[in-house]
Amino acid sequence: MSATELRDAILKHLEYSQGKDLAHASLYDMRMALTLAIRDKVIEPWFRATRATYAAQSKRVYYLSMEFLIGRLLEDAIMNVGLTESAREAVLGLGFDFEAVLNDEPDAALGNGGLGRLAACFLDSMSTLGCPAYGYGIRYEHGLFRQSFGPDGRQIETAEDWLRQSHGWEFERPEAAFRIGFGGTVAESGRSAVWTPESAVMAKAYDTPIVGWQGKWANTLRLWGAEPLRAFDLNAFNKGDFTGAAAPEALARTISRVLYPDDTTAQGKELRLKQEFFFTAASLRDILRRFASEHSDLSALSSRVAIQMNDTHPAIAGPELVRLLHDERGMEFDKAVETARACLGYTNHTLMPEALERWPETLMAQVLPRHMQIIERIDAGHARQYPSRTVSIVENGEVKMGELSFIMANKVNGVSALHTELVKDTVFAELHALHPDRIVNETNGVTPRRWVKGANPGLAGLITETIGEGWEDHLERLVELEPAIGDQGFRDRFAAIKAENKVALANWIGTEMGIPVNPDAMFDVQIKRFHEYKRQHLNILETIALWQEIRANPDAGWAPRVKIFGGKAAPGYVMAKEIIHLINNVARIINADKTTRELLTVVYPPNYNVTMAERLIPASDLSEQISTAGKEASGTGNMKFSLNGALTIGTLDGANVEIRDLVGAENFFLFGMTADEVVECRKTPDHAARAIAQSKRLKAAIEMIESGAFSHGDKAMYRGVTQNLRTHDYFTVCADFDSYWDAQRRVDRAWFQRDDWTRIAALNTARTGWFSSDRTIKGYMADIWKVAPMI
Ligand code: F58
Repeated sequence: MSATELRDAILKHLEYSQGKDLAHASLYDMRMALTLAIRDKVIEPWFRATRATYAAQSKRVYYLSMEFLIGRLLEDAIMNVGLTESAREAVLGLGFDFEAVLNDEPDAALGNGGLGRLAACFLDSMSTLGCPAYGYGIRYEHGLFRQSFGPDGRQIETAEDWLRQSHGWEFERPEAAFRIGFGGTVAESGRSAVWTPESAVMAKAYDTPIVGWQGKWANTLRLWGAEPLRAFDLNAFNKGDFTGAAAPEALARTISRVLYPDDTTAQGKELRLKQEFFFTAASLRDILRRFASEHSDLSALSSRVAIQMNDTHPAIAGPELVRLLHDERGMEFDKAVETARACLGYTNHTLMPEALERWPETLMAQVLPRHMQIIERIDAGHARQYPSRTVSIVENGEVKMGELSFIMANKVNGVSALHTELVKDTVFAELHALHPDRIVNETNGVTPRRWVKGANPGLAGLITETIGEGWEDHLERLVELEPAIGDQGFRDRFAAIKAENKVALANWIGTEMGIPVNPDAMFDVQIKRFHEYKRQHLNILETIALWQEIRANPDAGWAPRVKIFGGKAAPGYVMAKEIIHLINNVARIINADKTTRELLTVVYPPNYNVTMAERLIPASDLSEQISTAGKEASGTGNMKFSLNGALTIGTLDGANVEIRDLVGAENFFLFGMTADEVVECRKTPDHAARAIAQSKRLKAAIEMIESGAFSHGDKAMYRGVTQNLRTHDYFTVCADFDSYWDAQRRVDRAWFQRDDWTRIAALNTARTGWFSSDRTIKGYMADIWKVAPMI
């Protein structure tokens, strides 16, 4: 499609879809018209893929995920259909700034962090590989909250509203709607049971086509919105009860209102369970409907259907599928369990006990009475089959969704090599012993289309110039860059691209935050959700210690640094919010110090999201991956940084281990205890106090916080953080501090060997092509789904 043709298509949509002529078109109109023109280009591969899948009666993958953190879609789609240049020219020709049009699109933030972003990268890779697949999730009216900082530096959350403007990518499917019930009673009827729900909502489908690289294939992301069975109560309305008339609608819509509502209250918890059942049940019905349109023999289900449960959030898929097969379709119970298991896979993303879902048995029985019975029967069946077992799904009045998922899946996977071994040795040790072939590893990956080509066009250009075209969907080819890294010319180009990205980021920070940053300084970046195990407080403690040393010894040859933080804390996570508050106030004090101004700046732009990551990562020199070993399942940001030529300072945790293996130990700033050592360390009750006593820098940094230096003299302001460090310190910040400090000084020294730094940065890019999510998806297809690619 030429620029002129695209221009005409845009004008047509401006007129007939937006109802505007060019003279009166707003930025929004132009963005929508461009979106619709590009969407038209996606329809053809979308139909073709759907028809090919039906014609071949292929097995399909169904990726069930509570979260899809897709970010913006327009730029990515334009790139995938190969129209970037035409679009730029067309939009420019119509008198609009292309970047401004792209920037007008809101981020679809239907996820919290890594888990949701992984699902989005997987959609991209499944389409790129021609893996027939559907993503199934919830069409949240409000995605992840918007973050701002109050004048005092505290996190403030406000509702996000990406759907305030119409969502140009989706197609509403009123015909694809299912009634989803909750509560009620169960009546025995012969060998099965009849569940009569007490209440119900409609799940209505909204489809977004997801086009792969070069537009060869497109899959569907089907998101469910909740609606009332009947629109509203006309009788109540006619009697003047306007609020009461709208009540059923409001109640129903609550289910798809917000992403992960606060579950610290009983109502919140119940809503979350309803959300999980809502989207899982609707998806399963849709899957069985599609299967029935092609086949009649349900015992062949697993040869046509692979359902992946992204974490335990869709774990109710096990019992629900059993119910649909047994209660509703008459399949014998044990066979229904076998059939369901043959279809289901389960991905585990965390070992942290508090993050492994458990539901009170009473709540489960109240919201899903029939499912509770089925869960007990599955549990009993497993116990009969493995009489020696001590684990069970229902224990101490709770339903353990991890155990349920494990028992109902034919494959269970971890998300990095280390994590998978820990899954085997810790959370699922006993189940692993009973089912030794069930756990497999599929190390995470990221899509190079969005995270290299889209986010870092300069680097992408250099790669293409050096190794030719075609690396975008064969990222392992990046190793071909290695010989070029020996050339001074290549290294200069590589360094120049990084420098350009840094200038762009520095300008953005200047405009957005009013903080001047020196683009020649090292950009040292930690962006991710705020959590104690991710240890943003280790980073800020080191920052305080560094500031102190620079002040005491300004001419010691410090590497100038800009410390950049980004990330949100869960609204109810008090400690994480205190760390955010502390970072903002440390930034306020340090940035005001004229004596250290040139050497140290701390910036923390609010509302970190996918779009901000796309801006920060290509401009980063140092990637902070400093979690307590054994706690970060994989990480995916770590991969994005390496691919974009940042060096990593990190622990032996998650996929850091594999990154280090690939880039070479000499090119990675390793510090801290191993996972085993952390476990050992915790056995010494005063490990934190000892570490503080031994480290004058750490001691001084903590004391400085306690002195009120960052809280207008208020000594108690950050007691939550400091007292925790002094006493409990479960995440071993203190025990790792000195090692981290030393690693940071190695970073300083390396920074001054600028050409060598660039060499290592380029090696990071060249050696991390393995982290393409295409490789990950090929692994799932071969090991778990047993699905062949269609292109
Ligand atoms: C993340 N989990 C892991 N959970 O922490 C990270 O190591 C891994 O790389 C990533 O999954 C992908 O495998 C994660 O992001 C969540 O966001 C939870 C979702 C449900 C609510 C609580 C947070």
